[in-house]
Amino acid sequence: MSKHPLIQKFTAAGQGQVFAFFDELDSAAQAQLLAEAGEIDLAEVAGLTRTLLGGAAAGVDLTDLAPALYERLPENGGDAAAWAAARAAGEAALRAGSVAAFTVAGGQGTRLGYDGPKGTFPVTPVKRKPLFQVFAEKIRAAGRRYGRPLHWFIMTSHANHAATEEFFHAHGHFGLEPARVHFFRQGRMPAVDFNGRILLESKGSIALSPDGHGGSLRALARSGALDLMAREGIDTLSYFQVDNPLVRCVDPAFIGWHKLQGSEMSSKMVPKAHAGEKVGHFCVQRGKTVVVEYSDLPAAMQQEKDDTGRLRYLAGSIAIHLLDREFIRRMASADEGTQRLAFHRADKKIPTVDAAGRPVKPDQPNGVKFELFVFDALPFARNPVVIETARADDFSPVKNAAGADSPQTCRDDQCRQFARWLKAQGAAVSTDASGLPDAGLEVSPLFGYDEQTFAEAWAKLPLKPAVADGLYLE
Ligand code: UD2
Repeated sequence: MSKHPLIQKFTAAGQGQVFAFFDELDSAAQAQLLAEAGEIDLAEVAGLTRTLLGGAAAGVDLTDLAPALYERLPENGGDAAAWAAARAAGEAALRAGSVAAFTVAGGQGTRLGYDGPKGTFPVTPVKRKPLFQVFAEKIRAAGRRYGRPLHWFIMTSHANHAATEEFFHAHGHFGLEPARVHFFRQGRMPAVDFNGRILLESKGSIALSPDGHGGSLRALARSGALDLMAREGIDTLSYFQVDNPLVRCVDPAFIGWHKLQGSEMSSKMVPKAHAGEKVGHFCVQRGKTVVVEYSDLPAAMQQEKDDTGRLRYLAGSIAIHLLDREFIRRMASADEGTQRLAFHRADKKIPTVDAAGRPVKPDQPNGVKFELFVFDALPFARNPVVIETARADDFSPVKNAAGADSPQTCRDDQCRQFARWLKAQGAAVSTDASGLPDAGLEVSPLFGYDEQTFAEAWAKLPLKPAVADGLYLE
């Protein structure tokens, strides 16, 4: 048996099973396994085994929980003057070049059943543009509008990093300057069995998986992205998920609320569509803003109504945030103690090997993955602001192959948005009662990426195109 120091360390920590087949591997495979093992923080795994797997493992703390307050949209009773001031402040920040876009794209996208990085999924209704292209064009258009091309950070995983970079190269970075598009990998965590023993995926490799979107904070620091931001005068990251083409990648009013309130982390909410919608809930707990995930808020609480008959826990988290650069640095560097994101436990069916090294595909959860959630940073942030947004303007994710949050519902929502913009300009668009146009419509973000930029571009068209048979505007 080899006496590599890493093997000794694992053995001493009770994790020697990781090297059970080491002597059967060729030298390249041995080097690979050692490299994977080198990524693992054994003390962290031991700590998680104690806190999340031990008998006394606590569930989510629901004591003293109340719904969070949020800034209402003017059309829902919010302060129109404050929104206008926020918008002006956000536009000034964009003109000053102090904001960058940030996409978390490290997820495995298993529910969609799509083979490839999710950002390469063709999502638009007419041209079938991939998600990454939609964001790229919105970012390009905003850079043009404000006279400052934006930087864009994209967090990938080990599994999709190379394919993501290749995709951007193959498509000329969708017209963005390559020097302003920054890819970095998120970290990985080992899966363990219910006794905290690290699982092998095969004889020569550890069952490692992405450490959750909350891993973005440490990955931003580790990759040098925060230093790059500092050098470029960028103090704010506009965070969004790769699965949501409707998102306003940089939203002036949101940025303005964040800046004017001196917030370190701000968030957008939508009123939940129904009690069981699978989004987190913005809450307050002992004076701190927190998000309680849909799987952690008991159904009875999700159904509670207030005096007006609306859902009491109404504020749904759609995973759109603004993050202050130095706040990220603080969260990423915090050692043991209060300033650190806590891992969540997810019980999963994890393909592994048996004692003889034969592959096992479990049909019941056989182990645990550990994930960090970015919204767990909220309670540590100064002045976290939650603002309301209209779902139709910001949120229609692609998560499932069919049914809710599927490619079809997302294409329909995009068509509805384009139909609304056209109708607002007096174009004749025939729609059903839900606002869905009869024929496919698509507006390139390079033409217009929100109602206002669309209106301005439309006004300049000398000849207005007919819409009846479908339309693509660029
Ligand atoms: C997330 C939120 C939910 C709601 C919803 C809105 C969590 C736990 N829940 O649900 O409250 O806001 O989104 O759509 O976040 N990702 C990574 N690395 C990882 C894991 C995920 O980059 O290790 C990215 C992934 O590529 C995607 C996003 O994070 O862009 C969301 O991941 P998800 O699909 O697992 O989250 P979901 O739908 O359960």
